[in-house]
Amino acid sequence: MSYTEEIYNRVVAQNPGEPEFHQAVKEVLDSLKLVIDANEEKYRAVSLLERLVEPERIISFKVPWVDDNGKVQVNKGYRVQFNSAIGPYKGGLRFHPSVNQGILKFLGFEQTFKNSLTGLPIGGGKGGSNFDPKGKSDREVMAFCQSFMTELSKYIGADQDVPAGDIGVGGREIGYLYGQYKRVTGLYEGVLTGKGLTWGGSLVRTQATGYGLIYILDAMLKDHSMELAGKTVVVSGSGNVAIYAVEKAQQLGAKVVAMSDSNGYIYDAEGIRLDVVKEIKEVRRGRIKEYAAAVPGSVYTEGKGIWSVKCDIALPCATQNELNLDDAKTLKANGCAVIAEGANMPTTREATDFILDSDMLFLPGKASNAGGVGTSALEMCQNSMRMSWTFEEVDEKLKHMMNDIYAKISDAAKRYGVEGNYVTGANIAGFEKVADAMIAQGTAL
Ligand code: NDP
Ligand code: 2IT
Repeated sequence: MSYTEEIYNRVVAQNPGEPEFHQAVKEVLDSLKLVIDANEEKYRAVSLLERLVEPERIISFKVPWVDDNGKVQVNKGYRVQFNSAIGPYKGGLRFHPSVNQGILKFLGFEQTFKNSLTGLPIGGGKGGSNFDPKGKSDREVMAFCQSFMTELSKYIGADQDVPAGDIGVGGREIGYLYGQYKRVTGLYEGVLTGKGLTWGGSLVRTQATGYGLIYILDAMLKDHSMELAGKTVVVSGSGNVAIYAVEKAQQLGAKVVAMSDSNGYIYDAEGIRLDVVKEIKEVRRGRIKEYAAAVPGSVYTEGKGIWSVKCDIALPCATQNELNLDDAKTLKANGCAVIAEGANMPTTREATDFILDSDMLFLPGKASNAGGVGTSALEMCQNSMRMSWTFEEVDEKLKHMMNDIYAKISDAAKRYGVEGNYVTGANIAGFEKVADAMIAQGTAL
């Protein structure tokens, strides 16, 4: 049995009930087979793969808070500190009822390779809670965040572990979390990213994941003699990543015709009016179906099904495993030629294999959504220097970073004889730096 298969079996046996973690590990190990087989003795001698798939530490804690009826609620809180070979743990916090340890381990594992691809000194981590911010008052969200941070503050720090946002955690939550960190520790430091602009945040961080997705998509299209202008695009989700992916895609001349949330999707043949979506989602915290009432001629459809909308380019920007094999086949049959992931692992393994076997172009999230965490690292840099860069400066660095990531993953795919397979390219390019740093640091991690 190959070393990679042996490690995958070990992960399944030792981490029961964590299917998303198994899925993420399998995809990476399958990609790494080429590299590992060529250097098997070197990696086996130091048990590199055993070490790579085991998080350095998982912190799990109770989060009690008082709701508006005076009742005490209890949620689960976690931080998975996955790998610190190349820098302090870095990665978002997710607040969503589906959060459990296995999902955070998949996200922390992916983050390790993504952060390596940014070229910046950040390790991999992820955290969160099964708390559901939907329908909660501001005061309830604040009470939850304060309790969550009171415990988490013992384990994080600007040079140790730097959380940020993810699903259910945006500017409001980062503000409440930051205030409590400062109150508990007495430190005004860059311990979180995605902060507000008046208290240490970086320009462009809000837009960074979505903009970065479009920058790397644009780089790939140009490399294949295609262009974004004039293309019809479908974007799932209507949160932070989706909104700014739509904004940049529209700026570059694409026509975005559909967006969604967990209840259903809207179709607007005239092109999505992003000002309306922002008002619904960022200001009112409402549902995407309100768009249909606000924009005559647009249509709302309840349920899944956004991938049945005809498009040239599909951008899954909501959540894991939201695009399955049937969806991929439907997209292809309708003429879709390009899929780029804004979310983390939104495409199932079966769908990914189908896409890679067809003539479609595919960009995996760990490369294509890395602009968010990359700009977080730029925020950390500005905090350490106690200064701030202009919008244009940060945007330019982001663009450069995404072009560089495209060059790295495309080069790695070529080096290993799988030109155009950016899944394999991203996994290999992300792995090489982490593996080198782990080996150099001995058996410390
Ligand atoms: P938001 O909370 O801002 O938005 C999430 C969007 O996805 C909402 O429209 C939400 O709908 C939808 N969604 C969430 N869960 C589900 C589900 N189970 N089924 C269907 N729809 C769902 O999160 P982000 O935009 O920040 O994150 C989106 C994705 O991008 C995630 O995979 C995240 O890990 C990834 N990502 C985020 C980065 C960032 O900087 N924020 C960076 C890199 C990746 P509803 O409101 O109905 O729940
Ligand atoms: O998945 C991700 O890369 C994020 N949610 C962003 C993490 C970060 O630290 O900015």
